[in-house]
Amino acid sequence: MWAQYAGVLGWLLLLQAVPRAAGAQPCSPKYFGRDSMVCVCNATYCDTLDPVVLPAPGTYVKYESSKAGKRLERSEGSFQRSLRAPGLLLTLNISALYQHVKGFGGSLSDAAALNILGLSQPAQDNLLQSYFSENGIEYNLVRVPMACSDFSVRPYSYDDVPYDYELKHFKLAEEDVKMKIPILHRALAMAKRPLSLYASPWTSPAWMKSNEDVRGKGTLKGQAGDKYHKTWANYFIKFLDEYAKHNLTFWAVTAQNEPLAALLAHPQFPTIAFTAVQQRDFVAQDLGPALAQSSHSTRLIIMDDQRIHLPAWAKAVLGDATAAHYVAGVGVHWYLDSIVPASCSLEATHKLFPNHFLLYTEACSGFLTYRFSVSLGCWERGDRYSHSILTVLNHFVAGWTDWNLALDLQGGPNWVENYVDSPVIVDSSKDVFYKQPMFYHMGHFSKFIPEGSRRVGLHSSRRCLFCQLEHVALLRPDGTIVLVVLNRSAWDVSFGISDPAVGFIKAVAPASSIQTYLWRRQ
Ligand SMILES: *[C@@H]1O[C@H](CO)[C@@H](O)[C@H](O)[C@H]1NC(C)=O
Ligand SMILES: *[C@@H]1O[C@H](CO)[C@@H](O)[C@H](O)[C@H]1NC(C)=O
Ligand SMILES: *[C@@H]1O[C@H](CO)[C@@H](O)[C@H](O)[C@H]1NC(C)=O
Ligand SMILES: CC(=O)N[C@H]1CO[C@H](CO)[C@@H](O)[C@@H]1O
Repeated sequence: MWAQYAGVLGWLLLLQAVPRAAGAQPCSPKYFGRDSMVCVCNATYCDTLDPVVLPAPGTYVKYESSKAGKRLERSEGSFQRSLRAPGLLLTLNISALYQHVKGFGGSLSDAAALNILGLSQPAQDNLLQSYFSENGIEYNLVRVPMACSDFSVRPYSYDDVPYDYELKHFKLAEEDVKMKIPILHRALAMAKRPLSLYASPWTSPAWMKSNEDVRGKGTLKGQAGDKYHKTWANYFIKFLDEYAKHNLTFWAVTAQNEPLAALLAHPQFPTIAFTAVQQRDFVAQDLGPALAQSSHSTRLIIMDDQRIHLPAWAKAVLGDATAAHYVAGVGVHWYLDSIVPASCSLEATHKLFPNHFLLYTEACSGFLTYRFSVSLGCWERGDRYSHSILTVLNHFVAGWTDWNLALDLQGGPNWVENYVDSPVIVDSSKDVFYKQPMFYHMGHFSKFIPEGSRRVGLHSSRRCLFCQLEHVALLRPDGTIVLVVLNRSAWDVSFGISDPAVGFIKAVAPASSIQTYLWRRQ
């Protein structure tokens, strides 16, 4: 008996001790200007990462990317017993526990699906592996537009037969059946972690809208509780039913993509406008009950718009007990972040409604720039992603979702010509895709911070004008600590990390770099 156990134990130890095949493939660099580098992938080559193997107790692993050319480069080091005069010391405090993490990911828009499928099958696999597999950055969130967004090649809804209040003619589009659904199945098959899908509508069918057009600003006809609102709520359920027939279930839906988008967007932009009060009533009377009575255990996310509307939007919706009961969280887009401090929007909302999560549901670079929608290899666009993620994680946000998973060289397709950038740019004419700095910045979080991790206290010994070291620390469900450090400045910064249970790390944050440290506490 004992011998058997010993045998099994030996095997387990052996499995742990044998390092995984060193399969990691380096970046194949291509420069677009001095510091602007992308990693090129094609049908036969793509840079990969090894699955994360945790270090022995007393040691740590570090992953580093930098403007100077590193891309998630792995190294190891040992903790020290003491550290002499580090200028800046980051001290971990795992007694201070904050929000749980939901995850990180991107959006499978029609444009993303078209670009992915525009590659040869082996290149498609390399792209999907890069995002979803253990050899990539292991996204666990995917946002899926319900019918068209502006990142489609045509405006459409799932039921363009006028006044079909029973939704008898509801039908998924070719974009779903031929493109998005097959891609989601491939991603699911590649992912080791569970993937959480969530869906967002841009527009209803034209006949439900005040302007009778899928395009452009309109409101839903009528008011909460009436046949238009009931039908619109049932449309969400139909969408979930139809995807369920393809074996795809959704973790959540958002009530409406950018209900206030009409404030900023192109006049043809597909959207339905809601005020917070209209959303509250729609959730309380129509969408909330429809979801609760359906066979789906799909959660509901409100707002899905800029944080300038917080905490007012949350107060309006979650201040109503009936509506609040149906809502799991608040979705936030990043586009106006620079004009609204995180403390008086995100943190204020968290303090008022601590049982509802905050989740970043959309972000991208290159918006509203007419010449530089896509800026190949731009490091600063990557470090703006990390700056945002670090800031919002430190203000109670549970996760961060990028916009289009892949775009073309122009930053599209987009039928209102609202071109933007993406972490992955596809050049189908050459059957290649480019992994930009934004991709690796996302990876510094998504690969190492699994769902269920919790932010923990991290005290910085110094606050000074010139140390713009940004950082966050999290405790993973497996007991591992993850610490991410970003240096957006132009010179190297020496600092120390202290985990009272383990010791000290002597560290340097090189100019324009991002680092992820991982270690076990026992
Ligand atoms: C794919 O990329 C690899 C590595 O850069 C290169 O050696 C190979 O020639 C490329 N294949 C094609 C078909 O371009
Ligand atoms: C660690 O966090 C706990 C909980 O917030 C706090 O009470 C304690 O003072 C902190 N310890 C240190 C050394 O700052
Ligand atoms: C869904 O899953 C079931 C059970 O695994 C399988 O029999 C069926 O073919 C799947 N359907 C689709 C559309 O993938
Ligand atoms: C985050 C961080 O440490 N930033 C530093 C990056 O390097 C420059 C140059 O030393 C420092 O000024 C920043 O403080």
